Amino acid sequence: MGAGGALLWLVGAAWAAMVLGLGSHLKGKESLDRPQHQVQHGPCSYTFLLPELGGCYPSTAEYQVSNSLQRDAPSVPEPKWPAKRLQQLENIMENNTQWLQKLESYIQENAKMELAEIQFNTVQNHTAAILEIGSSLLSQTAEQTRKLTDVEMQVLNQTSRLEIQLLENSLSTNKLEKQLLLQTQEINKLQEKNSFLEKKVLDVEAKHEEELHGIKAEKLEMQSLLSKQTQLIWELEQHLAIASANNTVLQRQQASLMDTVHQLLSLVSQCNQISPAPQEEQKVFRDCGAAYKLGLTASGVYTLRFPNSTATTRAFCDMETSGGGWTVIQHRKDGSVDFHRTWKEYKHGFGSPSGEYWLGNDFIHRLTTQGSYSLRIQLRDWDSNEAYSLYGHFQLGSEEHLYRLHVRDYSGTAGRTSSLSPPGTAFSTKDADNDRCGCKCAQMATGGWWFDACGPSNLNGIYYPASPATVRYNGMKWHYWKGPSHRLKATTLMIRAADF
Ligand SMILES: [Ca+2]
Repeated sequence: MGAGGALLWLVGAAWAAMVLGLGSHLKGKESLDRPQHQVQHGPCSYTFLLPELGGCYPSTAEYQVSNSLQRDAPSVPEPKWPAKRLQQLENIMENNTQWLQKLESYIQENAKMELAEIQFNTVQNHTAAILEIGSSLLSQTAEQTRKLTDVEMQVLNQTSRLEIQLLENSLSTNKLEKQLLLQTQEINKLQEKNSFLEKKVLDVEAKHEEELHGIKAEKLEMQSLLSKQTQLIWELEQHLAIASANNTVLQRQQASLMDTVHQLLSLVSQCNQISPAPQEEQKVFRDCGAAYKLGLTASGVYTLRFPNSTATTRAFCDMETSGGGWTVIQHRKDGSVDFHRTWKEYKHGFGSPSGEYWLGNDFIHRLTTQGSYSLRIQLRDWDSNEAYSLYGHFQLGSEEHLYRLHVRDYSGTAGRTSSLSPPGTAFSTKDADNDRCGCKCAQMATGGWWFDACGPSNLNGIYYPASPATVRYNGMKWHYWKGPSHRLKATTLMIRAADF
C-alpha cells in the first residue's frame, strides 16, 4: 500500500473512533459504569467506552452502511449478544488498533525518512551549490588575485621605470642647466667682446671720418693752390714773353760787353806779362770722408769730384755727427726749397748746399758704386726730439735701373722697423711713375722718392709747420718713428764710406 492509500485509511479509522468517542462523551458521567476498552500507544493512552446494547441492536444493513469505508474489515457477525458480540468488537478494535499502530509507525518512519532525506538532499544540494559557488568564487578570487598581482607587478614596473626616467631626466636637466650656465657665461663674454669691438669700430670710424675731413680740407687747399699756380704760370708766361723780348736786347748788350771785356783782357795781359800771379789751386775731394781724413774737420760746403771725371759738385759735409765725414745728400730745415721736382732735377740735384738741397741721384749713384757706403738718416721734430736710422749698406742703382734703392743692416732709434721701402724699390718723380701702385705716388704724396705703394716714408714731401697735427698724406713722413701724423722739422740724409 502507498503513502496516499495509508493516509486515506488512517483518516477513515480516526473518523470511526471519533464517532465512537463522541457518542461516549455525550453520555456524560453515566457512562463510567459502562464497559470500556483502553489502548496504550507510546506515552498516550486511549480509552474507548463501549456502547450499551439494551434492546436496540441496529440492523445489519444499517450497520454495514454506516461503516461503508471499512469494507475490507471483517463482516459483522450475527449478533449473539453480549459476549460473542463483545468479543468480535474487541477483536475488530484490536485489529484496528494494530493497524493504526503499524500505520502510525510506518507514517512516522516514512515521514522521518523522507524528512531526513529531503533535509539531507536539500542540505546536500545547498551544500553542493554553496560549494560550487564557493569554488567558483574562490577561482574567481584567485583569478582576480592573479590579475591584481599582475596589475600590481605592471604598476610596480611602470613606477620603477618612471622613477628611473625621472632620475635620468633630472640628471640630464642638471647637465642642461650647467651647459646653459656655461653658454650664458660665454654669451656674456662675447657680448662684452662685441661691445668692446663696437667701441673700437666706432673709434676707428670717428678717426677715419676725421682723416676724411682732413683730406677733404687738403683737397680744397690743393685746389685753391692749383688755381693760384695756374694763375702764376700764366703770369710767368707773360713775364717770359716780356723777358724773351728783353733777351734780344740783352744779347746785343752782352755782345758789346764781351767786346769790351776782350779789350780789357788784352790790356790786362799786356800789363801782367812781367809778373804773373800764382794760380791758387782749389781743393777737390772724392767725398767728405776724404776731406775729413785730410784734416778738414769743420762742417761746411766742400767741392766734390765726380768719380772718373773732371766734373765737380758742391756738397755740405757734416764733420760732427757720429765721428764726422758725412756727405749730405739731402737736407731740409725750413721749407724754403720746393721738393716737388722732375726726374731730371732729381738727377742733377737742386737747392743750395748751405741750405735745403738734394745732391743729385747721378752723383750718389756714381759715388756709392765706387765702394761700400752706409746711409744715416737724421730726424728732428718740432719738439726738438731727435732720432736716426742707420743702414750699414747703401747703394743707388743707375739711371737705367731707375735709381733703385739697395739697403740692408738697419738699426737706429727712429722706429724698430725701417721706414724705407723694401730693397729694389725704384725712384719716382711727378713725371716718372715707377712705383708699385696703380696710382701715381709721386703726384699724390709729392716729391721724388723710392715709393712702393706708396710706402711708409717720404722725406721729400711738403714741408708743413708744426700745427695743426692732422694727417697729411703729402707731408714729410717717417712712419715708424712716431706715426703718420708726426710733423718733422728737419731731416738729413748723409752717406759715408762703410770702412771710415
Ligand atoms: Ca704707379
